[in-house]
Amino acid sequence: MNKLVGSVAVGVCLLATTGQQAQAGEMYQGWNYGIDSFSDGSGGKKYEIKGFAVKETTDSVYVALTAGTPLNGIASNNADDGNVGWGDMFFNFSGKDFATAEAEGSLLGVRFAPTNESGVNQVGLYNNITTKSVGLANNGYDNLKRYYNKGFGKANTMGTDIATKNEAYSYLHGNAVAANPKQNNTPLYNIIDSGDFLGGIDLLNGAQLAAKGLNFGHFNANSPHTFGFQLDKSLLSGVLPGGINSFMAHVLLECANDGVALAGNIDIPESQDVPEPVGLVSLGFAGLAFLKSRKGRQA
Ligand SMILES: [Ca+2]
Ligand SMILES: [Ca+2]
Ligand SMILES: [Ca+2]
Repeated sequence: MNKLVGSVAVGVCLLATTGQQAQAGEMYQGWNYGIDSFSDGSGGKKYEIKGFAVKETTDSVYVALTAGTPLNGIASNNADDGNVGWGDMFFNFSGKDFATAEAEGSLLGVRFAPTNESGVNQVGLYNNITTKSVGLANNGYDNLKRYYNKGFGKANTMGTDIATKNEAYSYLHGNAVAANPKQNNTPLYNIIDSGDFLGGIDLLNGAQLAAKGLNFGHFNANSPHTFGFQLDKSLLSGVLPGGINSFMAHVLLECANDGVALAGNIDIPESQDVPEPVGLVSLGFAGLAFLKSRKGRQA
C-alpha cells in the first residue's frame, strides 16, 4: 500500500541505468517538483505544461501547476463547449498502475478547475472515482498512442517522474499494454466521471503559492500561468492510513495536448481520537524511567 512498486519501480531503474534523474520528484526548499518537457504541448505554447509541484505541512497539502493554459481554460471554437481547459487531477496511492487502481476503486481525484467539463459538479477532493476522456470534445486526443504518433514523447513526457513513453504506458495502462500499445488500448482519461465528495479545496494563485516558497523558476520552468490549491490533510485521514503514504499523481489538459505527473509522499497524522498502542508502550517506559529516577534519588 505504501510503496510504489511494479511499473513505477521499473521506471526508476531505467532512469538510473541511463544516468538521468533517478529520484521520484525533486525537492527544492520544501516543494517536490515534477518538471515536464518544455516542448510537448500539442498546439503550441498555450497548451504547454512545464511543471507540477506539491508541498506538505503538518495540516495541509499544497499543489501547484505552471503552464500556458490558465485555470479557466482557453476559448476555442473547436471545442464542443467553446473552451479548452484543464482536466481533473488524479492521486493514486495504491502502488499499482492507474487502470488497475481505478478498477479497484482506490483512486482519489481533485476537481480544481471551476469551469472544466468534470463529471462531478463541485470543486474539491473525491474518493473512489471513475474517469473518462473528453479529449475529442476538446479538439484533442482520446488516446496516448495517437499523441505519441504525432512525434511527442521524446523526453520527460509526463515530467521527470514518468519520463519515457514506456513508463507512461506502463503507469497508465499496465505492463502488458506497454509491451504492445495501440490506439484502442491506451485511452487518455482526463476527467472525473463519478466519485464520492470528501471536501472542498482552497484555490490559490501564483502569488499565494510563491509566498509558500514555490519557485518553478529554479528549474527554468517559467510559464504564463501558475496556480494551485490547498487541501486539508484531515480530508485524507479518513481514507489513508496514518504515516507515510506514497503516491503517483497526474493531470492532463481537457484536450490531452499535454500532461504531467509527480511521485511523492504525504504524511498522514496518526488519529488523535484513538490512543495508539505504540504511544501507550512508550508512555509505560517513560513512567518506569520516572519511577527509577525517583528511586535513585531516594537511595
Ligand atoms: Ca510540457
Ligand atoms: Ca472544454
Ligand atoms: Ca507532458
